[in-house]
Amino acid sequence: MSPHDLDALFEPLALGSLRLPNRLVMAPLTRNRVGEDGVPTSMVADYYAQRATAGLIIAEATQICPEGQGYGLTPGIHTPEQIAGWRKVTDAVHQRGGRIFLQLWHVGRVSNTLIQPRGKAPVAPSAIRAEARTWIAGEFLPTSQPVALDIDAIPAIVEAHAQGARNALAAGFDGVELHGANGYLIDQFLRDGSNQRTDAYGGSITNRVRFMCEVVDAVTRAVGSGKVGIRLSPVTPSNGAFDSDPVPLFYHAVESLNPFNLAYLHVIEGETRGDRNYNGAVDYAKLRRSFRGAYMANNGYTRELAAERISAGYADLVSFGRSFLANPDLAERFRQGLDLNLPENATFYGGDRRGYTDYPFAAGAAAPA
Ligand code: 8OZ
Repeated sequence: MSPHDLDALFEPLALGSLRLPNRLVMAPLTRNRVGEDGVPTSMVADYYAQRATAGLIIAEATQICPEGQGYGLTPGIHTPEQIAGWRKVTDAVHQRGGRIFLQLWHVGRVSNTLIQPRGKAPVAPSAIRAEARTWIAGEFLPTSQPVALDIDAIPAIVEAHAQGARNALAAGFDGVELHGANGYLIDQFLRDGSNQRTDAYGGSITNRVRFMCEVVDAVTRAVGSGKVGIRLSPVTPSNGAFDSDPVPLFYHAVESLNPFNLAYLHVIEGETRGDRNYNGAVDYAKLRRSFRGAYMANNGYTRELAAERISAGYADLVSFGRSFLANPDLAERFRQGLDLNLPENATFYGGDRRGYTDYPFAAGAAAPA
């Protein structure tokens, strides 16, 4: 890395109608700190406001409907109270000069009857249980056996994504990111390990990409294509995600997004929260070239690797999860080459302000709340 590569991290970027002051994005992070009703509290607003110097914040995965929830104490964006709770968050971030998208989430089969409305089975493309555990009431429990979605039930789920996007804008978000990664519903439709349907949504790659395209179409019509991004994770094994041939699947998936003129494609390169070099069969540079919008790279990036990849034109943006979790002023620390606070695993999921809003700013400055 040459010293001036670092300048690339602080080049502004136009994203839809937004102007991002730098290329450093806060990745969506599940923290399980909202109330039972899925309503973000003022503590959540403080947490995001502390991180407003990110080029863009992508707020944590948020269920678009009750059936879309798979974990305890995650936020929703389907009730008036949830919209009002998020409004406090977006106001706090905007007051500090930041920009914030919301990640829209339907977990599909990665759920448990304990958390589903009326204790029903979670829905999925096919009745195949995910080899996964979800965090419910303080512990990780195995997922429940799902039921296959009736084809007639699919349009309502597509529409729930569009309504989630409208609600997000009503809550003051600058845009939305569709969670198409980590083995959740969109990803379940994409992959043959979870999609064994014999109708128009299963079988061929074209059919398996259909649900994602319908969601993208509905959401871009609802809020405008410049306000929509999508996150994919081509080779991750998270939540039992598996495909027998992910390379052609994901090249096709990315190409099929082009007609929608999305603001960005957010890619988890390698294994989520794990080895970023795991299974290099997917050529991310090729994916990037075949996508028309901005490319946001993610997973285990350092300041140096991000600077190198952005100056080389490999990525337009790089998102950081654990580094932003532990360093509210990550942008300033990167600018000055300061040491980083280390994230504390024990406080990732659930709990209070500890490990949430109390990570110190550099030079011992008190965290502004
Ligand atoms: C960690 C714990 C619970 C959910 C993801 C939304 O993997 C998540 C998640 C991460 O995308």
